[in-house]
Amino acid sequence: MTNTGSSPKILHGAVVGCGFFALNQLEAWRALDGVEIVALCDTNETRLAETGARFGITRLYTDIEALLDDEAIDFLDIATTPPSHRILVEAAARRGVAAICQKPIAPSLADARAMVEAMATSGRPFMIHENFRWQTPVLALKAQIAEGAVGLPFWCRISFRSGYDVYAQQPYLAKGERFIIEDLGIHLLDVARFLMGDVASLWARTQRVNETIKGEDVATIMLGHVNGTTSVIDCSYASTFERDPFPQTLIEIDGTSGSLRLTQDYKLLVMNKSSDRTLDVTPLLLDWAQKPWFNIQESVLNIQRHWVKCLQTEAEPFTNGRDNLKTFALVEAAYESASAGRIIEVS
Ligand code: NAD
Ligand code: 89V
Repeated sequence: MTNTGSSPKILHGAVVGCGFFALNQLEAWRALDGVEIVALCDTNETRLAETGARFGITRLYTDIEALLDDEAIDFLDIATTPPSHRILVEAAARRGVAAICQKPIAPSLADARAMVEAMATSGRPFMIHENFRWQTPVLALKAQIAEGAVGLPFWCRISFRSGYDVYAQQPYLAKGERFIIEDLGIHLLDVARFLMGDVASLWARTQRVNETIKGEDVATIMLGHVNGTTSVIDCSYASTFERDPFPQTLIEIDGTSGSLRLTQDYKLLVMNKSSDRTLDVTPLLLDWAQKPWFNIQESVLNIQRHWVKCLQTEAEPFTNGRDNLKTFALVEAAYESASAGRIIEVS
């Protein structure tokens, strides 16, 4: 895009998929400067009409090709569930339209690679909406590492344990062969890469505690990072709490000169030989957000702001397609490890 005046031109986007999570994305687009959603697409006409009315968007489509034929847009924001991601990303790529795609990028690594290739051929920006690394508490913890508050990190634990009824708002999660690693563990694997670096090997175990669902609802994954450090990722939707931490990710990092602990209720403990401090890293409760989801909702605003800036400055998004293939490869490796009962070397 070209900048002809003192401020960049308004970017025009379209959102495809008007379901549960897209409402957060649409709220965030509405809150951001420099961007406007001009069209919506959903195969479900009722949802499409309701969402159009709620956000004052009148250009509504049930078919993505019709939308791309009619609308001159700068980007397509894909907020459907994974089975449709490849076809939608490839449609954007064929038209030379930049695209954002929700996580998990695709149901398989083969599909994910084809999508990244299609967007690379189009030459247009491609970002996976991998928002957990954009959460305020995670960014605060990363800043402490970057400032050298604990020396060199050598060990990390990333934990998300809950008994929240996630199936009520996302019923498809109870129906897939794969569940917690593909849907939630993927976020934690990405945060592990963000905090500790790329991964060389992995060992995973999965369990299904809730017998009414099809996939695994508990997973424990050990990562050996390329730089020699170690992470443990543990996630569960089968755990009981007096005060359920959903949807908080709790993180422990040990470094050569101190330790970091991100604990429940958004407290970040910074401990080293000279001092112990507790920082309040509570996310903003945005005017369109609700508890307990506000942490995730703010991260949606953060990642979408990043996308706007990337398009305006022609910078590569952090969670671009190629980067996200590395996170998705860990998902595949975790399922392979759990099924084969062995360590997987990650290429
Ligand atoms: P959903 O089922 O509520 O909504 C998906 C919508 O897409 C539906 O309205 C459906 O009709 C529509 N759709 C499906 N195929 C389509 C197609 N080919 N063309 C047009 N519309 C189509 O799903 P959801 O819970 O909103 O999840 C959507 C995505 O968001 C998933 O990939 C999920 O993993 C992700 N998600 C991410 C987060 C996060 O924090 N990043 C949280 C929740 C969900
Ligand atoms: O991020 C997600 O995809 C959500 C949740 C955080 C609830 O697992 O499904």
